[in-house]
Amino acid sequence: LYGFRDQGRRFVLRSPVAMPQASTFLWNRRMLLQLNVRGYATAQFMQPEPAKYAHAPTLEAKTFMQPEQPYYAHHPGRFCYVRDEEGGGLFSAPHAPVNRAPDGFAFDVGQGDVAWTVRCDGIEVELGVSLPPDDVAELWTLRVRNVSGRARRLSVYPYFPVGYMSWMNQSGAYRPDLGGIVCDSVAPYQKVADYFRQRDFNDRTVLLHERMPDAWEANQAAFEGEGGLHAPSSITQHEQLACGDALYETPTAALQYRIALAPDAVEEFRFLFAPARDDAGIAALRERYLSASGFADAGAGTREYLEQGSGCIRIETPDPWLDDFANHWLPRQVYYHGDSNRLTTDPQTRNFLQDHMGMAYVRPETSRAAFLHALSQQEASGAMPDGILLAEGAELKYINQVPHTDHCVWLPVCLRAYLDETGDDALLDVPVAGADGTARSVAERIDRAMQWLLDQRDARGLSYIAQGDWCDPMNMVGWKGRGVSGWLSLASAHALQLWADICGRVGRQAQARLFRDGAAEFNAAVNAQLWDGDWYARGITDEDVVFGVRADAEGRIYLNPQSWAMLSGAADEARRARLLGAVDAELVSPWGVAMLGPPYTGMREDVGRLTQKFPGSAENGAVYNHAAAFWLHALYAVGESDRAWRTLRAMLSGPDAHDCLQRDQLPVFVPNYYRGAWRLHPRTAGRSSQLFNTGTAAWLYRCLVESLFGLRGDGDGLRISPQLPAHWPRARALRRFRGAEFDVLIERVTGVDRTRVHVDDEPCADGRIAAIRAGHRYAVRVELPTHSEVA
Ligand code: CEZ
Repeated sequence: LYGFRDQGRRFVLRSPVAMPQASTFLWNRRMLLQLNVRGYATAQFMQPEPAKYAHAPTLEAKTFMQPEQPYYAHHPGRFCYVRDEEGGGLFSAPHAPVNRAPDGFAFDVGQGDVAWTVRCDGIEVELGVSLPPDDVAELWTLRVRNVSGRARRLSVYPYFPVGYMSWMNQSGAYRPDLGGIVCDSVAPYQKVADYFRQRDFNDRTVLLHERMPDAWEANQAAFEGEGGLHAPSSITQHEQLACGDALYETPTAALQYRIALAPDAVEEFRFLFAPARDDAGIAALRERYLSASGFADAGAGTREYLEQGSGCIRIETPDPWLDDFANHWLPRQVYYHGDSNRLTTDPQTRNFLQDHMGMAYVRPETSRAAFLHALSQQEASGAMPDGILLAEGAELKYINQVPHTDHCVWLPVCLRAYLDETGDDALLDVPVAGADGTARSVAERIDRAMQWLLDQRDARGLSYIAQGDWCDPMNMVGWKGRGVSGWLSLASAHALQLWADICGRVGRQAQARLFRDGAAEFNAAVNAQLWDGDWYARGITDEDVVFGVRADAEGRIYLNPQSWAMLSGAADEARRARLLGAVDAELVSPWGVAMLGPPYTGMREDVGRLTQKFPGSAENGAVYNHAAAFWLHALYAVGESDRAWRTLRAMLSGPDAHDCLQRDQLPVFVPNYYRGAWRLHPRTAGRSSQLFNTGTAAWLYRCLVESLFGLRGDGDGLRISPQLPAHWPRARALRRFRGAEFDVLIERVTGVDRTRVHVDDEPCADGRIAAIRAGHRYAVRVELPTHSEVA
């Protein structure tokens, strides 16, 4: 039914119905294309805000990317109808809109391209797409092959719906001079100022062909007729499309080719689908891409682009499915986040910093620039803004207009990963002019961010939450100005400690002491106010109600405070044992560890809109992978390697069928959540959000490299301390680090009582390889105690 191929570089799903929401995505720095197994597509490009060129059939709201987007018959997609001119039989590739059960089907997902192969009635259709490395355009190849053993006459109809473009002005027509259908529109607006902002928008959508069609249709209603999308009248009732246009009518882009195919004959077509501004731009796109060599050059460019994001480790473990994911797909997702910034002009500050934490393992110079850029927007008070503006004229939108209090925390947390990976302590001395224009070094800026966290405490010594911390929709715990966050207090403690350690290492002893003391105060305050007997509470509301405690029927336990109490050291050994047991009992599900439990089933006005989300979705008790990744990181920090392994593996679907089908998730990206509420709603538990924007990717990659394989940078060296799950007898990793290569073989050996490391055949007593030599290939052998000896 499915599996990796091409040494893990591609994944194939052989049914259009077994995992009907399964999806993947392609991107370049200017655009994004999400594709679903059945042919539905969501494309966005930057001008400079995210915009669409294929729309829903009705007026669409502008919003950030949502989980579990519904698909419906008229959802934008890329399709090709095929009609037998003799028998009249009809099907469509990939699957929608006709939805006919195919004789053969493959959704073949690559890193830089996606292809479908669909066989019906002895005709095989291959539909493939890739993006050029730096233009906004989709490059589509269509191949139609006669595998029926007899001569055939067919009509094939590439159909790329354009949808409802604008209530002010929209139209569509075939343009023989440009070679395709050109749909025109004016992006609607009312304010004069918007005219000047939108004047140069790419308000056209074009479907260009290489080969002249026999007929076309640019009018959506005329294309569908009475038959609708499943059996468009223009196809079933007429020999030829009517070559119509759309005049303030919903436009579309449908072409018709009438072909005769001898047995085994193949016909090949190329198309380009893109937004455009004017005729000259359209002609340039055609000139540049619309040929075999144009497509080939774009493909080579894209491969080169993706090469730069291949990550810093190759692994070989007893779990080949994990290997393929970790070697090819996870670094790709990390790279996507770090290089496209999720296609927004104002990423949330915490997302921006964590995405670039991940980028430290992929292309660290990009992370470095990102950290400096983020700090250049630090406020005079030391606070970090809710979002980081990336483009001239960009504004804080959506959630970034709601005050959150956690952004400073991510500076040392993410910087620590970057410094470990690169050894670039010089970054700390770089001067950065902040929002008020004053120049201060990176280190001084982080001092001020840490001081801001210390200042934002109430009389109990806990962090104010305002309208949210890491958890966006926890907006009513502290909106009146009193409520505090247990998680943020613990996260602040951890951040202060990390920063104190870095300060200590670079000779800033006074700061190190100050921040270490601050961390201890946070930990003490949390232990005094928020320990509930078996776990830590989530916070205290404006009305002084402690929540996330045993006494709560819903939202009794939250994962984040437990994770960060282990990271910050607030939890001593006894408390750690209790909270580990509590998380196992209350939050560990067959689909991974849930973010809170039990999910809320109704509004709690002193917690906020999080409690109004559907039980088990998103922050209301899903297996929210970003939170699960913090838990993972914390488990490794305290050496809980088997619990960690179970947490890690649950983020990745498969390989068994029950798991894949229930999750509906391909192992080509980690989604932001899997549905929770496995007791309340077992039917939907495990279902993927299909949302590939998530801080999980960066954390998962970090945990894999630094903890599971234990290959973490440390000053001028590399520290080696793998935490393999007990049932793995051996594993291997090829790690790229500071210009050197480390071929690491890890084995469990009988009679060994603790981790032993050999480097180039010499014992390495402290497990740390110092003074790395760039260009050298190190042979590292790690011996671990066997399972029984661990036990
Ligand atoms: O967005 C993410 C944020 O991008 O939610 C995380 C947060 O840490 C990330 O920065 C946890 O709250 O506003 C909403 O309700 C949204 O649902 C967001 O919370 C959420 C996702 O877009 C949806 O899963």
